[in-house]
Amino acid sequence: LNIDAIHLREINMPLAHPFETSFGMTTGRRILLVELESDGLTAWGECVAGEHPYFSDEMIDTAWIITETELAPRLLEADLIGGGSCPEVFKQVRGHRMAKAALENAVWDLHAQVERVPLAELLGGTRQKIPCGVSIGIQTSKERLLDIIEAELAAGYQRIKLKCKPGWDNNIFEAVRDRWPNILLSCDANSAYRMRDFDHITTWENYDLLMIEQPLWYDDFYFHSMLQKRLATPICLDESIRNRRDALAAIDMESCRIVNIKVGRVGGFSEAIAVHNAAAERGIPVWCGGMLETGIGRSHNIALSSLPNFSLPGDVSASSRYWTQDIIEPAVTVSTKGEITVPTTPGRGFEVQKDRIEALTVRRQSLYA
Ligand code: OSB
Ligand code: MG
Repeated sequence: LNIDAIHLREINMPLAHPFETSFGMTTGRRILLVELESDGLTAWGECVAGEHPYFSDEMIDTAWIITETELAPRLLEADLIGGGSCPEVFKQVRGHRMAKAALENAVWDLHAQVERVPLAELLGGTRQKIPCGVSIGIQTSKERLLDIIEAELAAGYQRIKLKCKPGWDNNIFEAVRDRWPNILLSCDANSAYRMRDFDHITTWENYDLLMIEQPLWYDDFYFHSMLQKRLATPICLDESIRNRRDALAAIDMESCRIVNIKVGRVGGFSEAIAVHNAAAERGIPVWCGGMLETGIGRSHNIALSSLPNFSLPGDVSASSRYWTQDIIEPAVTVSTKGEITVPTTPGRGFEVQKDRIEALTVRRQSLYA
């Protein structure tokens, strides 16, 4: 594969509903998209870096400059066999995994088109349908939260994940369990707790949570392992897991019993597959996380989720939960059984709506071989 041109663009999209986590509130997204041109084909990648460096140390502006000055020039010069060639091409650049992932995933997207196979198949996927859950942000009231959960369960979603933080935890877990004693329920603290909270977190054992996601520091394994030893409820790590080695360390020291895989967080599909395989070999289930993606990132998450060890419902959900109008056609929809059907057509399986993207673009830059 040879890349003839790389187009970077920033699109601005308002979220259909604000999304609040322990690290902040998001009302609209600034998203870096990369578009590859190769022999008349067009492929896409979405960078999941946020508007601020709050989830991780990357943000859209750092991803933009690293892509423009370091990554894209290397990719334009490279001889690529497929997306799997990218880690080697980018290896001199340390970190900036979300920036690398956008380009690498676009190369996989291109390769699937060239080979005329579904992206899911190229990645090694085996599932025809993926089980879906929802991540529900911090709300202004408990009543509002319960109404949202009721609607998501009625839509068919298989698992409810509650964003939590000190002051928005036991009170909501209690209310949700009172009303729905048997649903799959988990929580995600996005690093809002500290060692002084260990006894407090231990009280969550009463709520029969499927898992507790990233309760402590975003870069920690050791203290999560101390906490996990005190809990029957599995800890799931998100922020901490940057690559396969991190997954091995976390599993071996029992910092977690479940791993959330976000393809952007680990630097692209190659590393995401490596994390998936490492976890599978050790009997640790994984699921696919989300980063408020547009349909481009969403379609890539669907393809990844078709790998066999994605056995728990993920955070990949319908486009309409985030966007009044997505930038792909058709939009991602979820069945009443809470499943997304993995496309069987070549490539990502969703058409990118270029005219809509043009209308949303606020910044652009093109690089040529
Ligand atoms: O921690 O999983 C997270 C969104 C932005 C940043 C971090 C997280 C999330 C979510 C949303 O939980 C998942 C989704 O895209 O539906
Ligand atoms: Mg998370």
